[in-house]
Amino acid sequence: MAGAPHYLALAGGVGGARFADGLAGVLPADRLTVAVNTADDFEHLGLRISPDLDTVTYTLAGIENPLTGWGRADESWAALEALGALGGEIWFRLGDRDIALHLLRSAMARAGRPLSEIAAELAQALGVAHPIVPMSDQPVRTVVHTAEGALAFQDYFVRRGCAPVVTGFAFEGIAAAAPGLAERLANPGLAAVLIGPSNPYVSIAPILGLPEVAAFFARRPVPTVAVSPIVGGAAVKGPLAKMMGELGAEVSAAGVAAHYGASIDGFVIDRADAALAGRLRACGLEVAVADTVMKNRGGRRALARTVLDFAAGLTPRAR
Ligand code: FO1
Repeated sequence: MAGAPHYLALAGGVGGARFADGLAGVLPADRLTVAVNTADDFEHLGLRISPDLDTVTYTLAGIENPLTGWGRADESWAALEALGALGGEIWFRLGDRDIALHLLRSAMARAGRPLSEIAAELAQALGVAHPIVPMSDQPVRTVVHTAEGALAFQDYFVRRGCAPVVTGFAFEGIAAAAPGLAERLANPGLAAVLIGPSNPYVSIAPILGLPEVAAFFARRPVPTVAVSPIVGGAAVKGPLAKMMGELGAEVSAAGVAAHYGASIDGFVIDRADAALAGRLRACGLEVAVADTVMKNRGGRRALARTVLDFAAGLTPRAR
């Protein structure tokens, strides 16, 4: 019996986490699942680090660092200071409270616990009710191909500050969706898939590359809506605009829509880009114009409501 409609959000990075938080503010825990990119994950100082899982979990728990969007609020940096004094690597900034979570995840992973279980246990410990599932329980890694050679994602993103010119991406380990994600895709109560304003190349592409997700998108029984991560020709956060320029894509919401192609049925653009709506609709895309830059909790929830209302009126495009 199909109960109340369920929504699946695909998230990565800070924008995706904020959008997921808006959805969690307007949907009960049994009607929303957040599937999170794990291709940014890496091992660092012997710690298993899953940045996007942490960013989504902290944000839904309401304890994320409001300025950076990643890591925790009210953080202290004694461990990192001591690490630096000992000559350890401090380019990837780990706060004291954040380190506690990485220590626990690393211990659980070494004890053989699957990433899905670890993510659920840590989310529960932080009081998050909505299910947060990793895209996969197998390790997935983004390789960033640049003019200076291949770089691991965090090397490119943090250590090098996204400076190298990007020529392409590769994703290693994309083999199977995590059980919670596969189940959700097969669930008859699923009403829509909602893609947050995340970087389509590195935060969403790994998830769409999973066989179960690709198969779902091939038959697409329900509509998919994406929120543009580009506003007024610039990324709200992160290196997306620079990447698009380097890859020869049009650096605009239209360039993002072109990247998603027929994978999406609806596209939500910011008021700053309202002039693009006609051109996008001419390509067969349904378009909604909204305030997509989420400045606070109210903005996150308003965007979530707009996207849910928009999705309710859509039917999947013929493939
Ligand atoms: N991003 C940075 O730009 N600099 C950092 O020092 C940094 C540390 C960090 C620590 C924990 C964590 O969960 C995320 C962290 N991030 C940092 C963000 C991380 O690089 C993410 O991969 C990006 O947010 C893109 O998803």
